[in-house]
Amino acid sequence: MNKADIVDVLEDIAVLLELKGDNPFKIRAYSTGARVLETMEADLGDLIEAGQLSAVKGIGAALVEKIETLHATGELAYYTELRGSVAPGLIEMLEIPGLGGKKVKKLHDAIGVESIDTLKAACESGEVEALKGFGKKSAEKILTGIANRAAYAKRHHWWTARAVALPILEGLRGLPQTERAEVAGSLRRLRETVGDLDFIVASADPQPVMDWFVTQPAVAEVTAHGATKSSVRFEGGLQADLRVVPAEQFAFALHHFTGSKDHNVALRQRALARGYSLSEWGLAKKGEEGDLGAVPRSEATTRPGAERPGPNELSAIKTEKGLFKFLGLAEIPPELREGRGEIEAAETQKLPNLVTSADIRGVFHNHTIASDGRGTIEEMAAAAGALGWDYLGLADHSKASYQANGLDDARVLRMIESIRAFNESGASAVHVFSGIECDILPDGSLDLEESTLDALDYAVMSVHSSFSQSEEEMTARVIRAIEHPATTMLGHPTGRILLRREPYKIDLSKVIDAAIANRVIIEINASPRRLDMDWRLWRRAAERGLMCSINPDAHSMEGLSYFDAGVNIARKGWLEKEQVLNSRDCAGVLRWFSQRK
Ligand code: DGT
Ligand code: CA
Ligand code: CA
Ligand code: ZN
Repeated sequence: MNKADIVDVLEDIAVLLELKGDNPFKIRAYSTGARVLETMEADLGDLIEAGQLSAVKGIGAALVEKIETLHATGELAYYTELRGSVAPGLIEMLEIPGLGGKKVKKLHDAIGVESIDTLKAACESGEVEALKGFGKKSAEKILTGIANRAAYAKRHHWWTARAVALPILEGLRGLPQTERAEVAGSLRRLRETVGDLDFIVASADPQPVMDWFVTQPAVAEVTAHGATKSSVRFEGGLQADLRVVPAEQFAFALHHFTGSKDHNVALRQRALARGYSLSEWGLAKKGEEGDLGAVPRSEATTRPGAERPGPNELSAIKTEKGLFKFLGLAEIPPELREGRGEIEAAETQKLPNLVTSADIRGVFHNHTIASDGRGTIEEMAAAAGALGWDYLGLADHSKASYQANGLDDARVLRMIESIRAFNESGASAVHVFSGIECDILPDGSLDLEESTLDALDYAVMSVHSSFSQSEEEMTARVIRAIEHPATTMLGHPTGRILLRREPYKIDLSKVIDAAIANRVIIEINASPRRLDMDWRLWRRAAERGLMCSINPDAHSMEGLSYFDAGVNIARKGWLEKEQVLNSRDCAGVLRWFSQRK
């Protein structure tokens, strides 16, 4: 078992012990151990081999053996028994935001709550708010949490969904019966979360394709197994549909199941206005056979009809591009198919020239071991070099984020020195910019001295506390930070965690206005769990002059690769290369920074 998974187990143990009301010192030993392990620089395998794990400060004797067992075998009897000794309903309750082990225990002991359903009833009957330490607000918060949990449970992060989809897609493409295969739906449209996967295969021999699909090892349940359509549920809960169509229908099926529904409706209207009905099966001349859906292709080609498109005209449509062209449109990239003006733009040749991953020359907003990251300056720069970048911006937390080991002024100044020395050593072709992710304090003031901020190349300002301020307070707080001359970028502007935590209340249109007026960049936080600021807001904001930076918020070398998820969101937001700071070269970036100062 790798380190990150062991950290999760230790954290789980701490929560379970809390739930059982175990000794607080014991509980702390596990949570401390998890934190120490998580931020430890040395390689865990090396340490264990050298028998040095017990020498690490913060990892107590009781933990050493358990970590070693987990590392060697991936299992731990103690953990399995502990989990088994707690009612599953209680473990489920831990998934509700704001409910930890202690609170769940209290709810269980005081009013006998044993499952999410009984908890919901107890909140509604007023039992929970009457409990000491809970109150009306927390009862309401729990109810919201339960409602969100039900909605969230149905969707998955795009990043996770892609990881499930890719091997299946590869497998489908590798089958001898497959002519073409794609994954359509929200995954192809690069939505931030995905409800289910939609595979489309072109084949004249569907049965073996179906049989292969439903027998994959990752499939946990087969919910339908038909002649041309099957549905499965993978481990982890993600569901998938597979449709097999004849090759001549492929472009139409792919387009239809890519969606979105709004886009399809608009495109169908356009087809109708031109005298055709468009469906997943094909195009048919309106008012004749084949109009409502299935195009009897053979008939369509033999029947006479003055206005009917000639056989060559329709059968020549083999790609989505051909379909769009037939309707007088430029090819619309899937990520723009959201029914937000893409058809009008495609008609007038005004589709954007979307930014691509290859345009990215470096990234800002990344953490190192100085705060809560896992890599050193050297390691992070080497990883950036491996991605082909010219530069890397390091922006560790500031001191108000104490849980992330944020830097105080003195440590920031030392970090600047280390980065300067690193750049001057000539050891790396990647230039490192010294930045900070500075906390915006509840009143909108900044967490570091002016002189410290001035010594940095750039500063990302972020909210990490007092999330429950009113919309007015939060908006004023963030705008005050934007107006500060040391501010280069605003980090994750709504604080949302997809499928887990709602955005805090904030008037983003005012924030965007302030950012434009003050030449402050807003980031697309590319962490697949954030993707904040939301794609829906970018097109208009960028047209009005807002500059974007695609920031992976990496906490490790691997985390840098999240920039791709951010590029997706930039593309969904209609952004072009010029609107993204980190498509500029080093000199271009420096020019922006200096103009802002
Ligand atoms: P998801 O799965 O909730 O993340 O979102 P999608 O967009 O993948 O939706 P899904 O899987 O229900 O359907 C895939 C596509 O099929 C959808 O984007 C558009 C098309 N589609 C499905 N149902 C309808 C419908 O009732 N009308 C139209 N026009 N298109 C539909
Ligand atoms: Ca879908
Ligand atoms: Ca579907
Ligand atoms: Zn942050």
